[in-house]
Amino acid sequence: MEFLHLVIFFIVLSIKRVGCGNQFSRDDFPPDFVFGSGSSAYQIEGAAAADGRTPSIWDTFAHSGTSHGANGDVACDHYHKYKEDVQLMVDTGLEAYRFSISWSRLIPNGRGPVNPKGLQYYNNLINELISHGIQPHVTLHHHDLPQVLEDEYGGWLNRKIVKDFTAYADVCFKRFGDRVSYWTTLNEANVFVLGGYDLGFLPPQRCSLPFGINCSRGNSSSEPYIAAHHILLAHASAARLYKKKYKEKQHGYIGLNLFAYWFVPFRNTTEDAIATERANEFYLGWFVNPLVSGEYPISMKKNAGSRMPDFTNLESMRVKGSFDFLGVNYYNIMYVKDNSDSLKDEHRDVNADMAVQLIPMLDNSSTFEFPVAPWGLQGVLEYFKQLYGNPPIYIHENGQRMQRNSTLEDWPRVKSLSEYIEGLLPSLRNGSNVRGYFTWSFLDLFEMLDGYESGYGLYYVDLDDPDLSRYPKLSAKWYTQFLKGQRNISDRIIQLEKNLSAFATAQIFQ
Ligand code: IFM
Repeated sequence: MEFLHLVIFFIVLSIKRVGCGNQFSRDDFPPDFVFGSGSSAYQIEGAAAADGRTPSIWDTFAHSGTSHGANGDVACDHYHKYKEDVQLMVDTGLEAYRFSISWSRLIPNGRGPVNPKGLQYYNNLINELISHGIQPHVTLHHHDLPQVLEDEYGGWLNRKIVKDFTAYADVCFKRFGDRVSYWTTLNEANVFVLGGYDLGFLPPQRCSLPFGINCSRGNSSSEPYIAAHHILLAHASAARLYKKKYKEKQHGYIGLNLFAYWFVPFRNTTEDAIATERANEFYLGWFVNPLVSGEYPISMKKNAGSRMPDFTNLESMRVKGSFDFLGVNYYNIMYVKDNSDSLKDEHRDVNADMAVQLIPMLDNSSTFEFPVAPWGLQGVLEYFKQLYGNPPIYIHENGQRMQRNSTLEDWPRVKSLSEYIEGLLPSLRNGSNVRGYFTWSFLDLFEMLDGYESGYGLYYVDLDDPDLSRYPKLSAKWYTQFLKGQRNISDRIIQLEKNLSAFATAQIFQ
């Protein structure tokens, strides 16, 4: 009897190892729900100075030594290897591919003439995807404003950006909109302003003491609010242009992407419960409230006071409703502790205005990996449903970080993929308007914070090989099986692990 219990225990354990999500399949999702994977221009393309491209603020940031000394000059050389990569997408069975356009590759001066080589590259990539039945989902700005606009007038801090961004979007809609139906104006607008203008750990690396410590310029008290305001106006302007000039003919959709944590009160106290809602308002409400109601959240207006710009009536009307969907990037749960004392300080940044202390949920067994907790993503989807009228949502990014040069047997990623995808089913059953799921990332690419030390990819890219060869990880194989409609993927995956393991040991990591 004891032995039988033990056998059952180990069977359960081995099923758990692959996320035990093997009883569900692609067929349990609506047929028009889309599964894909993603990347962004600076992180994957390389060819940073090729064919007329000029630097973006991300090039400048990386070259100042911020990403562990690494940069995206070569990255995965996707610019030259896009055909091979699309073939890998086909082999994987991707239904959609999310990528971003490098503004400074397409329009090297930020405004004005279009670079024919840039145009040709994106046309080639889009055509290659379409000819293989893969839906392109395109982002216009993924932390990579042309440096020339940053130098000329301060980029997102200047209202002039609204006109230039709209003109850039116009070029994209006009040239690619006959084949691209899903447009995202900006990636992680909230993280971009917090990281880029408050704490200074992202491009354009602006901040002020004592809030951010590594910047030569900036103002953490006011600039994040100004940049966010211009982002909302630029987004709304591009969305309006799309609706007026292109939508009728191209039948596409436009949205904004935000980074989301699932915030959970740290203690069972009223203060932490209120602080948790405040964290939601500062992270999501900052952008979603204006998009849904034309107004910033009351808590933000109250705490930031005159540092928070106002919308005119016309702007408010134009921002309100300026989206067809929202993109959500989700990785982890964050515990929230009230820190109302920070409001006593006259000199505050966004974090002090938010008046909370954030404590990430950790995976105790690993410094690299995120704990896998699908209930966090379910919480976020439920939050959008209950607070914002259930808008269409694409999970634009979700994935597992691992040490890059470690293994092709990425069991933690298989577990994460399997459990998060399975976790979408109850959300769908509960009426969430989630429309798609993209793993981050397709390849191991250049990472913002640590260059090439961590990886999220379904495919490993061997940077020591001059050809930058790509190798499928176990997670790519798992995704393929899932996308083919297989249930019970675990048995197959264990066999795959054996094959891969022999291959990996022999070929790559020795
Ligand atoms: O690589 C980034 C991506 O550019 C934006 N979202 C988070 C990812 C992982 O760090």
